[in-house]
Amino acid sequence: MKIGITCYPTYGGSGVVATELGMELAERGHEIHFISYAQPIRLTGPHPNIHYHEVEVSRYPLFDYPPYDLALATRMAEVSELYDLDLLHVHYAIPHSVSALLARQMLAAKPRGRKLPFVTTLHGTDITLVGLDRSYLPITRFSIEQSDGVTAVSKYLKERTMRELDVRNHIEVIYNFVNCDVYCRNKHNPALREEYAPNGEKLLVHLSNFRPVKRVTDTIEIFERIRKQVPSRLLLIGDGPDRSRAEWLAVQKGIHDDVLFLGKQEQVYENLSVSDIMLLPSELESFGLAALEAMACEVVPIATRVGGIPELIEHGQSGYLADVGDVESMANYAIELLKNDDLLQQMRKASRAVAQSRFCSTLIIAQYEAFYRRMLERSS
Ligand code: GMT
Repeated sequence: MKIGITCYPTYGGSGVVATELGMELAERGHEIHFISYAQPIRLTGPHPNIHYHEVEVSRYPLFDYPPYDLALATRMAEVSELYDLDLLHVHYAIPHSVSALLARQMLAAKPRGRKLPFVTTLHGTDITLVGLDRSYLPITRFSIEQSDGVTAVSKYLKERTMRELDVRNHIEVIYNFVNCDVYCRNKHNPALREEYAPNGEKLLVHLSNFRPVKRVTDTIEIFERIRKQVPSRLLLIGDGPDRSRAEWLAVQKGIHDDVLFLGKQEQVYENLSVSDIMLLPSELESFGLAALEAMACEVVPIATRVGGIPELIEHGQSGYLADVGDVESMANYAIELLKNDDLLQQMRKASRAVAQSRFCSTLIIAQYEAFYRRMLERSS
């Protein structure tokens, strides 16, 4: 198939999923065209089946708000025509599904008009935050209903979208995935462990875009409690608005020497694969891709019992779950685990087993392929 993929190309989870999906599909022989304002950050190396088309947004002085969505729709239509794409797959409803809808109409209106179906994948904040903002809700609902196919990354997100946006079309749950051959323990750079934990300390890790919804300062609070009882260090991967608050909190608590802010990393698996526990104390996660990537690397997740997280982590088996803000419990779970090597080993294996048996790219990419095929058959 020839597939156009659009996503936010920066560090958000939806962009990561879209990029990894494109790369996996390309490996399976599909022709992939990324259409976005910047090259997706995880798009590595040249690949004969992968093409990237940049969307230029002209900055005419009249445009206080340059209309990216219109430039995107134009580029989607152009690329689809030039490369004879079979379908567009947009990640994150706003504004991508609206642009895809316009592109579909533009192509249909041509003299020898053709059908260009599009799939919208809902990721989370496109529904839970943006979609519920009154100024975006009607157009989000409209573009979802106009999509030829809609997927959501968890049952939670599907149900919430149906309930709160009252959309009438079918939403297919296709879970996020991880490449279990790449995300695995100690494969990449085991010497990193020695670098981060020179005195045999335990390693905790957090990976996010440091937005308020991630509650990064809770990570510092949890780590402070753990560090009092177990020699340990905390790796923070990512960057964003709450980074300096977290940095200040670590300084105020006098633990900043043991909190390593690594910033944005392209190959997160290198750091994950030498860590012991992931802390994910988010206010909300529609899925929690960071936890899945950690689990594949045999890193045990301690997360909040929110959104789609319980669909991924079974409390007490493949990780631990606590209420939002309950830093005491999350710290106690980590301490219990870090003081008991047998338990840690057992839960490491359980985490990896969940990733391998339910969320490996080998399983999930086939679901996307089948979904595309069904949609193409319906719209032919
Ligand atoms: O985590 C974020 O806030 C970024 C956001 C995005 O759309 O880029 O992530 C959402 O999509 C990820 C990939 O499907 C999910 O794993 C995250 O749980 C989800 N984030 C939230 O629901 C807050």
